[in-house]
Amino acid sequence: MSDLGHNSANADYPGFFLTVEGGEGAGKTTSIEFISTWLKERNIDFIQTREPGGTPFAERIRELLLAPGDEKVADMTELLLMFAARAQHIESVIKPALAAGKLVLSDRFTDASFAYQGAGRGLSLKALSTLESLVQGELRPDMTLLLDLPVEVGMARASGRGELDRIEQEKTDFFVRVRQGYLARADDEPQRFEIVDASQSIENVQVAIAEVLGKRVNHG
Ligand code: T5A
Repeated sequence: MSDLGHNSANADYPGFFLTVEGGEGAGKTTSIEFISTWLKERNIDFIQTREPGGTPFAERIRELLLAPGDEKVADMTELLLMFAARAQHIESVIKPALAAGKLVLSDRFTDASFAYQGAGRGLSLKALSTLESLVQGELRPDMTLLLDLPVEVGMARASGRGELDRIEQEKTDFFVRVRQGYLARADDEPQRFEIVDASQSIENVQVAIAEVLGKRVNHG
């Protein structure tokens, strides 16, 4: 496959690592379907995956993480399980696909840990950076699409989906911190992030996504 425009820091992995992030109800699922069609139309070889999860074992960790239950899950337990699932996902799925020159489209990655466990739960960002290096080495996304929208709008959309998982049951101020956490990450790494205003209509969000993909992913 020809060069998709990957980051030279991921020198061992010639594919392109594209992650999609956002708070609750930001429309990640809807946008990922759109991105997947965009890639297919351009004959770009890609895999679609998600976090937490993406392998059978990591999906079992996901179930543990999201199931509501009576026992309070300690913040550090939540963080370490996110990274345990990620370690499995990276070794079994992400690295092999990138090494084969494929584009990896992941619904969430480590920015979610910085936003939810860091900004949301208040865990140390330094500890998070240490885990990031330990688990990922040099591997970082080539591009991160952040679907940003006011928390009330996202929560209103998400509330139409039925039963809430353990993390979705958090209060509004938690999600306000999550949003701020994502925006702070984007501010720190403007070369990696593309922020799209996800409060627009689905059609307008898709126009904006197509524009950034056209700019960032080599497809000709
Ligand atoms: N998590 C994850 C961490 O805490 N740390 C980590 O390190 C990681 C990796 C699971 C949870 O895990 C946490 C974060 C999460 O709480 P998830 O499965 O990605 O992560 O969970 P959700 O955020 O709940 O993702 P969803 O896929 O369920 O929601 P989406 O994709 O954001 O929303 P979507 O596309 O389903 O849209 C919601 C509704 O809005 C409508 C859609 O039709 C749908 O009904 N919609 C729009 N309506 C109007 N205008 C638009 N532009 C719209 N776009 C979508």
